[in-house]
Amino acid sequence: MQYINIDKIALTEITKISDPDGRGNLSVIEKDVLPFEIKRVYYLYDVPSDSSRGGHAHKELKQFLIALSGSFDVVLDNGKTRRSITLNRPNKGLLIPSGVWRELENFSAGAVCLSLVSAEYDETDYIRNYDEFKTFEF
Ligand code: T46
Repeated sequence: MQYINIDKIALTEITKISDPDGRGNLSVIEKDVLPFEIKRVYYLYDVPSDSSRGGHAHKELKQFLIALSGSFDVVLDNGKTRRSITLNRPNKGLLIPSGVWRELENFSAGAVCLSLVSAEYDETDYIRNYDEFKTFEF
């Protein structure tokens, strides 16, 4: 297995436009900011604090996660090492490449996880078994 270097996965700043008249902030992701064309958007919400989402890897799909509201942790695992990154700002996102096992946990009340992804939904792109993930040739 070729291990993805998860130490290089870091939060990315999203352009934030603060209103000069105190009307709050606006963030924007324009064409070519992400290293893929956005083919699908979905979001997770009302996730109980003791529940987790994810628990799989993708063979090809890349995605960009944003905590639009509240916070949650993203545990990244390359089959050898694990690390956890907290998302808690709507102007920061996490780009997850293919070949990385992810688990989303510790959702705060009201947390909303927006996911911008590189492909349409395709269950055959998922590896939902950790042992299979560990032996998959990415
Ligand atoms: C990921 C994490 C962060 C669809 O029908 N269409 C969709 O676009 C998606 C994403 C899911 N589904 C169906 C498939 C399952 O029957 O919705 C159900 C729940 O999906 P899943 O168990 O994969 O949900 P999560 O939150 O564990 O994972 C999702 C994404 O699937 C995954 O790519 O990285 O969010």
